[in-house]
Amino acid sequence: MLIKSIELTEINLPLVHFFETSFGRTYERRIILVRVEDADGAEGWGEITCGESPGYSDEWTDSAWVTAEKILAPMVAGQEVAAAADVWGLMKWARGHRMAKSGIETACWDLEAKKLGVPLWRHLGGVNQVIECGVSIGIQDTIPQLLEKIRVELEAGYKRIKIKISPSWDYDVIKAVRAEFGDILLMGDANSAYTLADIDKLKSLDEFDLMMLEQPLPHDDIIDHAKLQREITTPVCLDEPIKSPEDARKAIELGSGKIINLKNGRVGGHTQSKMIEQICREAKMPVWCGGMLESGIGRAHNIAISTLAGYTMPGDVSASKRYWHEDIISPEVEVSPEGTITAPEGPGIGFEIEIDRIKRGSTRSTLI
Ligand code: OSB
Ligand code: MG
Repeated sequence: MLIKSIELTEINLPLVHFFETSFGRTYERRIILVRVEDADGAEGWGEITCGESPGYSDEWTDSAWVTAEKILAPMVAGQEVAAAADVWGLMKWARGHRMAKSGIETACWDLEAKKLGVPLWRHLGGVNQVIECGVSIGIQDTIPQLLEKIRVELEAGYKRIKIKISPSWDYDVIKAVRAEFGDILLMGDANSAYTLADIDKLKSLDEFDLMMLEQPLPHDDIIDHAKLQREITTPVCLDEPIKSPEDARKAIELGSGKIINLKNGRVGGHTQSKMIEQICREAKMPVWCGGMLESGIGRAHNIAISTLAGYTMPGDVSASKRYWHEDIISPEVEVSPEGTITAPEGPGIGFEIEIDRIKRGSTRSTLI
């Protein structure tokens, strides 16, 4: 496969509802889309999933743009690759910047699956065409507002509810959710808002029987998480610090947590996700697919990778309409009343790209 060119396009997409985490609020996404084209004119699409500011990761829209344009895309454009799985290796020399790499790498996987005429999820080695979905609900202004949001999602059929927590939005909030909804599958995601000094507070959350507590401690830590996991009964789920297969192996060895939230962007694309999925599956460590408020393109890639055998828990992959008035793919991602998504049968990501909508929302583009 000769990767002839790589086109980057930034689009602005306003969220249906703001999304608040312990590091801030997002009202509107600035998303970089990647279109790769081969010598026959076939195309593949990917998405760079970083945020608009370096709050979750050190990558953000403007840094990813310049890195993809000046460094990464030139490493791939014009190259002949035997397989999409080899694209990671072309960019390996550059350290970090995994979300930018993932946008390019996943686009090449879509291209390859389209050329083979097979659905991406099968091409990745997926086995479960029907995946289970959860939702991630941001910090709200009031507890009644949160309860209302949870009610809507449960009625829509979602299998588990994740709420964002922080030191000013934790114990009383979770208590109110349990009081209202009983023993639903519930978890909290702190996005690194605590330190080991907060251990008593974190221990107190054990009484709520949460499915897991995601990333309570600093974003780059796997040592203190191991100490914490020994002190609490709630399973710790790691998100931010697991950027590579090696990170996953070390976290498993240290006992830093019992579950991994695996995000394509954070780890650098499908090939890296597949490696981590295998390591975790062999170690009997459950993984699930996280989200980064993706447009339909990143969402479609998340659906495909979620079909692998090791993704044994409901992910944060949910319906387009929870995020967008109008998604940039057709059909939009829909969730069944049973809270599942069925990976599509069409070739590649299996959704049509709405190019006119992308052009309408585009603020810049460049061809490498
Ligand atoms: O920590 O999982 C996270 C969104 C942006 C950045 C980090 C996270 C999230 C989410 C939202 O939890 C998941 C989604 O609905 O896409
Ligand atoms: Mg998280």
